[in-house]
Amino acid sequence: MEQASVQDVSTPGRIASPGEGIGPDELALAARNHGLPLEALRYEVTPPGLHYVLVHYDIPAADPAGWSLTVGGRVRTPLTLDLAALHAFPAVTHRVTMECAGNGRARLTPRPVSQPWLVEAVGTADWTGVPLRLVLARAGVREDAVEAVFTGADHGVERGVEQDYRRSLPVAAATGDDPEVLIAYAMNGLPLPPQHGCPLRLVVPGWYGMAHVKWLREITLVDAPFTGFQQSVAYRYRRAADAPDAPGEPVTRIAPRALMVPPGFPDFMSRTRVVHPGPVPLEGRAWSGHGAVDRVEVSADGGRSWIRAEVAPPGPHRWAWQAWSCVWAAAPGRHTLTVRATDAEGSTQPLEQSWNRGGFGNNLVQHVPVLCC
Ligand SMILES: Nc1nc2c(c(=O)[nH]1)N[C@H]1C(S)=C(S)[C@@H](COP(=O)(O)O)O[C@H]1N2
Ligand SMILES: [Mo]
Repeated sequence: MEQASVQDVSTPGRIASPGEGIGPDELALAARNHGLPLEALRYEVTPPGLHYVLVHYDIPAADPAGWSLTVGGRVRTPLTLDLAALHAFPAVTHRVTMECAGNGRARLTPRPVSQPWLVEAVGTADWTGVPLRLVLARAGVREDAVEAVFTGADHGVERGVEQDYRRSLPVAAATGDDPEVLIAYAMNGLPLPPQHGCPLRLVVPGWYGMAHVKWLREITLVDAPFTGFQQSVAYRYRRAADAPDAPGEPVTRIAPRALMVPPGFPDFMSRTRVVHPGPVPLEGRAWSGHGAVDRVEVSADGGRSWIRAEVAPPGPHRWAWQAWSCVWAAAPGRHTLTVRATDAEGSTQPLEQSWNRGGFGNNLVQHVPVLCC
């Protein structure tokens, strides 16, 4: 008899066949990992429970009282820090918009089979904690260190590989102050909730969610680039459909995106919006991990013409989304509203999908079907 292995229950990534609907495995992931209800875009800081959640394996059992974070590898002074030791560092709060790199995946054709986000995998929180650079300075990063590897307390198997959730950052990003990476212990003024990484998580402003390691228990400085699963297998842009093993480009910062609060009221099943003829105020949020959002435009005719929206200036929270608003003159009939953001570097959301095998960074514009009557 052959021996059982984790590969028996954990198969390689795959692309859905033409016409294949969302399957029970994707439904199960979608039921665990919820998005931001789009009407909650109204709030500058996402209210408790409405921030999106993405957990690869299980939320681990975590006892804040017994927790310790170790800092080791290529450092002069290895550290073991409990929560009291971390609280003794200066506390810093950053308002940060976080978005899952897989946001938009389920809108790709063909569909990469994984967590089937549409557009809602985003949220904004006030994260309080210790600047990572201060902890690393205390440990003393050696000259030969090139990356810091962050390990979470959660364990699982993914695409046949058993692992602790683990990601790395280049030393320059880990020790930088713009953006400043945090070891966070509070979210919106309260201890981290279990699903968001209680008691410690990394917050990497401007980077997609996978970098913000939750349930953080270990930081290891290494003298060669980290090649773990979440770094070199997952979270790569592989644009060729026929080359699943190509190295691809690493997924890092957030591409620009604008979302609108769907106007009017919804139909329960189709989610189609209903509005009455006349001026309809539209509002939403826009963000980019490459800097401020400069321009937000809305189209009601599939991109033939665009209304320029008012965009709030970035203000003191450089890594948080910006509010936008405009008024749409709704005429009776069926419409599809589209909104797109352009950031300070001049990158604009695409009107056509840009496909990749993992379904990462799909910032294709939002489409909101509306019936005006
Ligand atoms: N330890 C650990 N950290 C993790 C994850 C995880 O599964 N385990 N998921 C990552 C991903 S893919 C995302 S998008 C964010 C989601 O953070 P949130 O659930 O607080 O919104 O956490 C990241 N950090
Ligand atoms: Mo994610």
